Amino acid sequence: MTSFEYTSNTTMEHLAGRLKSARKVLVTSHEKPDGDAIGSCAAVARALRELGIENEVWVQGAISDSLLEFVPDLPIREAPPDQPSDDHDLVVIVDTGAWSQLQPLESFLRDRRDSIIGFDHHARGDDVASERLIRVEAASCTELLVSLVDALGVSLEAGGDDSGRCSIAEALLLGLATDTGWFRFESCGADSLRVAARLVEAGADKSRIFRIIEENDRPARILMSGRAQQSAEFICGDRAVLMQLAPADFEETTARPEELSGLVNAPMSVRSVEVSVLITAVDADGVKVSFRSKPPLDPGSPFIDVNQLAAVFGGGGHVHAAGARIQLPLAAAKDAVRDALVAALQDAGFVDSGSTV
Ligand SMILES: [Mn+2]
Repeated sequence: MTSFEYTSNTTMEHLAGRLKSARKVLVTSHEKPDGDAIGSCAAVARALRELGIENEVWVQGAISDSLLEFVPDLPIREAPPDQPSDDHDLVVIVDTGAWSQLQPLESFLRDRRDSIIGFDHHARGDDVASERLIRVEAASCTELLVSLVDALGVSLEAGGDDSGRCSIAEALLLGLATDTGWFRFESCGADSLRVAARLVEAGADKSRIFRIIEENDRPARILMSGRAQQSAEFICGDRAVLMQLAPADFEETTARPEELSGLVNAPMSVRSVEVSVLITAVDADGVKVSFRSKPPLDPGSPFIDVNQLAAVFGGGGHVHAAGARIQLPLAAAKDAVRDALVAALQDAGFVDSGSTV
């Protein structure tokens, strides 16, 4: 068996030609669609509509209300329990090419490899689409779809209206802005910024995208943020900070666990802090722990690998963002995490070994 390589096996012009000659197109993306998945689906669907080609967007897993604000018009369908009808002659998969992210539609897609095309910017994927364009240098899938819209001969300015429905340019900027953490991540270089400039020139309103995506919290979140910060315990010469949220905090603020993402990042604004930890009580005898660390200040400077730190507790993630679950009550879990933090800071040379908290 030859090993499969997840790389481009065709050109943008060829894929544009396949789209133009399609009769009815199904557009889909990964489960739990994010801004890039929805932006990519919306851009392809809007470009097809401009060309008068019938299409349907299928998504898998809930879409956030804020993302839905950009696409109030899209006939979004969710699988399961429904499956697409048999009358599509082309399927477009955007922002993924991995079976693990396409499970609700897997049996439908398995039967149709030859009529599936893919556009992606991830380094790994499977043999889902017979023809695919993969550009790992692209900071978002929408960044590479700008070339598809060009190849289709559709204007980036098309597709929007006064009801809030986003234009093609805005859908593309939505994906680029969210996948790059608002142009901060390393993935976002000069090419991505040039694409962003083109999208803004084509009328994409970055302030509107920012407000809808990033300024969309309920009051409960800011109350929980305050409680977490109030609990902050700075240790090891302020190199690390531990925060906690107890069951009472949830009861008193009505916050839900899913609206707390990112709270762990707040103490990163403190100059001395290398690693921030938020311990959230899930129930009486279990907690969820989120770890964040800063990249080294200079190449060669020490840093904390929180993937390793989380692994101490059976968790994992990335070098600078990781998580774990610990089956201990809050206070005991906090003691265990504090000990592991001190050891990690000593190993990295941030504090003298033998020094205490
Ligand atoms: Mn993406």
